[in-house]
Amino acid sequence: MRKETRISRGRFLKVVGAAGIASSTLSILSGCTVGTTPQSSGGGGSDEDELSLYNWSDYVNPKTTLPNFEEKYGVEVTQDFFSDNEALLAKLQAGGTGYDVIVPSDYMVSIMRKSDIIQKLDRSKIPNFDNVDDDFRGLPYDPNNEYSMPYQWGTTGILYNKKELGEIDNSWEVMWDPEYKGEIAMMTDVRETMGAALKRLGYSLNTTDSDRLEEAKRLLLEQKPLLRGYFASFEVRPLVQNEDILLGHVYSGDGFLAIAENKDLDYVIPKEGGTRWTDNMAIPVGARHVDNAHKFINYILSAKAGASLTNYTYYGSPNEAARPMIKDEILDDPRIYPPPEVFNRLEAIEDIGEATRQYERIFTEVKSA
Ligand code: SPD
Repeated sequence: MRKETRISRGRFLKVVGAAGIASSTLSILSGCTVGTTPQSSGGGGSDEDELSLYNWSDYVNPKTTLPNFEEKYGVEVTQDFFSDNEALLAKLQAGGTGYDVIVPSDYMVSIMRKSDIIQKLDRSKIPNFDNVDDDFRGLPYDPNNEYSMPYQWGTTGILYNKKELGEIDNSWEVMWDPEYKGEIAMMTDVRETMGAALKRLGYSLNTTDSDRLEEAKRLLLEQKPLLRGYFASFEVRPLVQNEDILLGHVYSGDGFLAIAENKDLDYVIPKEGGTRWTDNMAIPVGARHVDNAHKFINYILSAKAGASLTNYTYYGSPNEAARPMIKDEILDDPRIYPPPEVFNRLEAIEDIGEATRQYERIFTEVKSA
């Protein structure tokens, strides 16, 4: 069933359907540059009937999330995609995007608040905030949920070919194993890949210590000759899924989408720890359809929409009210909802202020070495 909506590597179904009228166009994504300027449907609907969503790929249930919203509110949704938080930030900083709802992760909400990129929400229009689990309210990047509402959460780990490798030791070390030269892919996501190296060294992935960051750089330089390359997570997935490579660094849901298609794969969270992240909905300053953006955020926080999202994406839901409708096989899967002893080894990526530049400089130097 998933195959019908999932197109070959690098291509995604772009959902553009007026209320009750399903139509679709292909958005062709190449390399790591993801996202285009939102287009109007030209279908005669008034400007007020539109919503432009800038999202991660594979992050809606194609059968329900956008079609049900469009039908319920008579609003046409256009969805474009970005590959990581830094690409999202760059796009918004360039200005004039016309996006109404964006989906930044935790630390990026903090950066966007400080840079006046996102606007305050009108909480009176989001009564479904009541459905949000206490664990996902008032997180440090937005302590009063003035600017953001949680969308989904997940982990980052290793998708691997179990048929070829057997059960692997769940350690980042496998991503540095010379035996798998050319069979490994890491993410282009700076905080995730620097984070993997820092965790392998036993450090916090939010460290601002220059010596530790230089050690991480040396480790990444040591790994580079072993890599097939650096890719966005959505590009790593098909490489492992189609058995082009054996090991890929992925966001958990991308791992489970691959496993759903290829039962010879598995996903592990390394024992040294890694990231757990929360993605959030926010409205950029300059959004053209602020009212529709609030409607969309409130709709996603409904129990039904929240459950339907997780039942497709395999990411955790911050929506307490959605829980009874989430499949047991997802709620009971320790790879998706890790037990406390695993969860407690994970860290959320934080806004580390000025040190962000150091991470970016180092990662750029590694990639261009
Ligand atoms: N396929 C959806 C991916 C969403 C990933 N968000 C991850 C943020 C990690 N820092």
